[in-house]
Amino acid sequence: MSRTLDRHLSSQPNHSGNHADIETPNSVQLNALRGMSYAEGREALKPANSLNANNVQMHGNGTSHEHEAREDARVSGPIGRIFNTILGVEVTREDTGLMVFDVGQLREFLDVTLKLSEGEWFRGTKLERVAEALMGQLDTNQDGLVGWGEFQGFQEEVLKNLAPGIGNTSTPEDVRNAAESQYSKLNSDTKGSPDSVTFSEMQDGIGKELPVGTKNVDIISQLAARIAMYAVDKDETGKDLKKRSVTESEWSTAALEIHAVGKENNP
Ligand SMILES: [Ca+2]
Ligand SMILES: [Ca+2]
Repeated sequence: MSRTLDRHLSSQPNHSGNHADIETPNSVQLNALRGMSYAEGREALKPANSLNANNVQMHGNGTSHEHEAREDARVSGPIGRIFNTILGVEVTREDTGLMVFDVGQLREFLDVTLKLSEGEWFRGTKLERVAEALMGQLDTNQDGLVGWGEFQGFQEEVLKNLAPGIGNTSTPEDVRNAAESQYSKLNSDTKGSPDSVTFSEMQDGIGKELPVGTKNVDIISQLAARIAMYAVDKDETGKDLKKRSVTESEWSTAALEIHAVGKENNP
């Protein structure tokens, strides 16, 4: 997630709506967070959005959303719950494979659910930049909407943080080994209990993996850590994400679930 997001935060959509070449990341470093006018203009033209079921959008028949949905796709696992949360529907639903969300719904998720900007230097329009950047990463066919098919890329990025090196051909045993190894690496024992990986251990670990010279390491690693904590932690759901921690069992279970759902959706 982190590297890809950095590339997107580091590039920007041009005025025709296409994204700048993501292979030249430093062309406009983090304009997404800096007060550029593109997002503001876009935002001004866009109707307000909020996380409620009335905003749920569906793919129509015969449209060109082939990368976004498969009719038989089952939405499940930790990333399926995130997808449903962004849509604003019951998290346990498995029949939302044809639904899509837009950047407004994504921003609501970052703001309200992940509380990304709480107590931070960035708020309001800055948060909008992060949502735009993440949307740019997710919306591979650039139609302004993200469906379960496109969300598979996100699933892979989260899995990379939990169990590096794992792909669709990996066995559950491979996933468990990679997850346990990554967990031990992040569990520095210097913060919190030796039996858990805290939010800051998670964020530090993700930040260290970012390429040298990455700008805005704090926000990128914090976003990735908030997403990972939200996806993985199951027993402290009433608490602030930054105060939660993850046991090895929670970590491995989430990695195995995410891997299994990824395999099911990309057979
Ligand atoms: Ca799309
Ligand atoms: Ca926990």
